[in-house]
Amino acid sequence: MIQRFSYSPILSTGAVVKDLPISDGAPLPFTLDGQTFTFHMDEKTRVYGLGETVRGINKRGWIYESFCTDDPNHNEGKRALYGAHNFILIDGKQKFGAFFDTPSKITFDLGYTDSDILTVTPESFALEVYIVTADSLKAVVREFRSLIGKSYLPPRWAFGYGQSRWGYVTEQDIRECADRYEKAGIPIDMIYLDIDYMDRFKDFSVSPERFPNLRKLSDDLKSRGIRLIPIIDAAVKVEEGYGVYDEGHEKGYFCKDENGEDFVVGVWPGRSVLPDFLNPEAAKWFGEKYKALTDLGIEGFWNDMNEPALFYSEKGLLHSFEEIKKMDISQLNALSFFGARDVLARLQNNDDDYKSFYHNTPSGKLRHYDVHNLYGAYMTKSAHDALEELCGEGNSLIFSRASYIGAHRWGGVWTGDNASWWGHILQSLQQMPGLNMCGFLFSGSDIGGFGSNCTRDLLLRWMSFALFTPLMRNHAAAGTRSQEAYAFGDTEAFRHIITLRYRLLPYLYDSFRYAVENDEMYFRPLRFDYEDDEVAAAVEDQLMVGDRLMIAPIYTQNAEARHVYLPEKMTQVRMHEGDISTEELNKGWHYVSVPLGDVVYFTIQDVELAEPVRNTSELD
Ligand code: MIG
Repeated sequence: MIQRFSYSPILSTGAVVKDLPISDGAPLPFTLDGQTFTFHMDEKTRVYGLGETVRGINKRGWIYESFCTDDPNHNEGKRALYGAHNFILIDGKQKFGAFFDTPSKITFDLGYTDSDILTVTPESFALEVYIVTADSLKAVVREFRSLIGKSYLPPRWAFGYGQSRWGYVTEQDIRECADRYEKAGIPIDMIYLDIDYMDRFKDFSVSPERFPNLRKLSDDLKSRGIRLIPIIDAAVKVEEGYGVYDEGHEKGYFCKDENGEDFVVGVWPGRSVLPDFLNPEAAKWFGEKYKALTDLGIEGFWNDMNEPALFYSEKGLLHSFEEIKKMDISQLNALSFFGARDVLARLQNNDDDYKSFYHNTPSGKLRHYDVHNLYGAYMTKSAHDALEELCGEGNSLIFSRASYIGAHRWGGVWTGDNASWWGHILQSLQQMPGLNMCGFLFSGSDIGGFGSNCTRDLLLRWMSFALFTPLMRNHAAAGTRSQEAYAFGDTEAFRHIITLRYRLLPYLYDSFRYAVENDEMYFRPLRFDYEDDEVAAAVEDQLMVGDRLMIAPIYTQNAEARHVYLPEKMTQVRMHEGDISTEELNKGWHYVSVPLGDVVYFTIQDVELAEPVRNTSELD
């Protein structure tokens, strides 16, 4: 059952697809005091949900803030990452889900300030609250998902393996990547293009010097079964004579300042403006621009910087320079020195900037800050709607960095700028079920880590987990050490792991489709499948994948084995140097040896493996 409570919403966020009547007089499971919703938890209550956030699968104990943020330092102290996924699932004496549908900032204190008290406080009281009840955790999620609509289903080739790197700057770099994968006999379906393929970071342009013939490059690679997946950034370079800018400017499709002038920000292309994705006409117009690339044979994209990330605004920069001018260097002391440093540091993703520009929405002119969390979602919708037309229904791939619930119908998400740290393998595993609850099924992390330098053992362990994630992409930041599957000398171990991904792909893809069609989760905490098992409830580093499989990856440096909990009798499947062996194990704890390069997973019923292939074009 779903009940709807409405508190002066300023627009429809688009998250919900069911038209429910407002529940007059129904009791809220929260007490409402001012703008704060409060729920008392007993000792055993667990709290799931919140999508892409830090820390455990059970989120109790920390405080989270939904405010889409470009922050590349994902550590446990953070309250917000790139997504705003305002669904929590309370698992106590009462079991229910609560979705706080609001386009701006909202804080979830899940037993942080007071360990027994859960509070939810939207910054502005423009919201609708949906309370979802059902008789099991899985059923609550199913019911919630029926409220927000079917998840995005990408084409099957998008489930292949992809290689990315911010730092492939020429066509030659891309060809070399494809050749080295082929030479090593490692399957691959996609190579990604980061911002360097563009002409001076202009969306929908291609550098004539570095990628003189993208059509030919795309065709050559596609004949080998490899697709090129370029990036598109949210902001558009201000440059007269650049069609995208000229048209958008003339038609009034960019976000405006309080005086109705285009609001100018600084990001990769320098002076830039922000397409107004909350204006359906502007969104449609931007989406049509993808044609410049689909005309060259491109069928997939990743959308970046759409929180939106702002390095600075012109307004903020002017203000900072004035502050700095006022400073007397001879008078600097430690405190004023740090103050001076922060004058510039504060420019990035500054709330004052988010409060200084406006959208032209179907509900009228709205300040960006008040609808901030919708920006990335509506960029995804813009691309999705256009690509369905340009490439045909279900034939294209789109995923985004920023998101809000609702965008799960239009595309996937990747989890942004993680690092080559062991802790981020576990972080990524723990993000998956939360994302799935909120409808985001097509997701994955940057394998090997984005920032920092990767090592061979880290990459092997990361891949051994990520071969189960729908989006399987190795990606790294500019300036970091190479981390392709061929970058560490010996390629055999990588070949075996990635080959296993393809051998499992029919099961993984079918499980994914099933989850889409039935509003199920593809990844589930053990708790969700074994509600009567108190031991399973506390397992935070294993996941159910589809109906028949469980994973328990290694995520610590130097570990050669780990404890695995089996909530029922299962078959342990081991891949060792490409060979598969099995062993029956009883319910309970096991200490399982997993030497580097082996992959071990567990099945409840037989999961058939396909024959090895070079890429998805060779699968039946
Ligand atoms: O400010 O395009 O998360 O995947 O490689 C950094 C360069 C911009 C952030 C994305 C990352 C991408 C990078 N981008």
